[in-house]
Amino acid sequence: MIPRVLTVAGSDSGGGAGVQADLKTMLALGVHGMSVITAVTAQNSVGVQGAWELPVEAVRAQYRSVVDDIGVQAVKTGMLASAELVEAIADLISGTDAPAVVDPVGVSKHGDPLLAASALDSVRERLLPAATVATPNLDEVAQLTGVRVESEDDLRRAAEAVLGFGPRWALIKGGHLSGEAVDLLTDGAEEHWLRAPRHDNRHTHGTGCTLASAIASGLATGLAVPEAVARAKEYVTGAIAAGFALGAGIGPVDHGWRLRAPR
Ligand code: PXL
Repeated sequence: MIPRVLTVAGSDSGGGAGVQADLKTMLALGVHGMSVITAVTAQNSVGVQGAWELPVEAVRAQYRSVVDDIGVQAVKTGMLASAELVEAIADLISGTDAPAVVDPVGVSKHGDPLLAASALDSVRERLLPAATVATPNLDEVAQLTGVRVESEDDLRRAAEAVLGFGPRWALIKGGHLSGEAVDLLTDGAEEHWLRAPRHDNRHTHGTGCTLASAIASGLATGLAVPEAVARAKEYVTGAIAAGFALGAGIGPVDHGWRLRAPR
């Protein structure tokens, strides 16, 4: 049967990030994508114009509908908006026998808040311990652990601090550093340094969502974490290289880059 992957995340009306990015990634990588929507954003290439979270009951009901009938081989979480939703999702994924990729989304590409400040403790104490892989960027590392990464040498300290909250693996995304795009994946014993050329392209909306969903897709097909992450990094690097202009601001990565001839 086709591997089934569930995203628990917010809707991006512009189609570049959030649930829309997740489902496109899953299609491109050959798995069946499903969604539990936590919040709806009114959003485009210039920013987030509004955000509305769903009631916890509506989120829990979507999750149970999918998991209890269809089943999942991996779960990915993204924008969770509030402490109440973070805690509900942490409980749900803890009770599901499938790997969980937790993207601890804090703010959008434009700096608009997608998580309440009051939810940070719940992310640290409830959500991260339930993660198979946590995928913070450097801003999220600083927000969650207080560790400020200014060079590649700081990535190891960042990973240790994130692992301190209990995920099996931490993937620290160093993409905001200058030079090569370098990420560190570690479980505290093994270290995998992932390097990719930096593409000179401002159209990078949806990068984090896409990477986390690609990892979940790999895990659902039975890949081990290091292999799933390495392949996901290749996919997102190609998607960034092919990112395109849309609207007046930052355009999306191209989820379909492998499906068409180079432009
Ligand atoms: O990339 C983080 C993210 C997650 N979820 C939603 C988003 C964004 C960024 O814009 O819009 C819904």
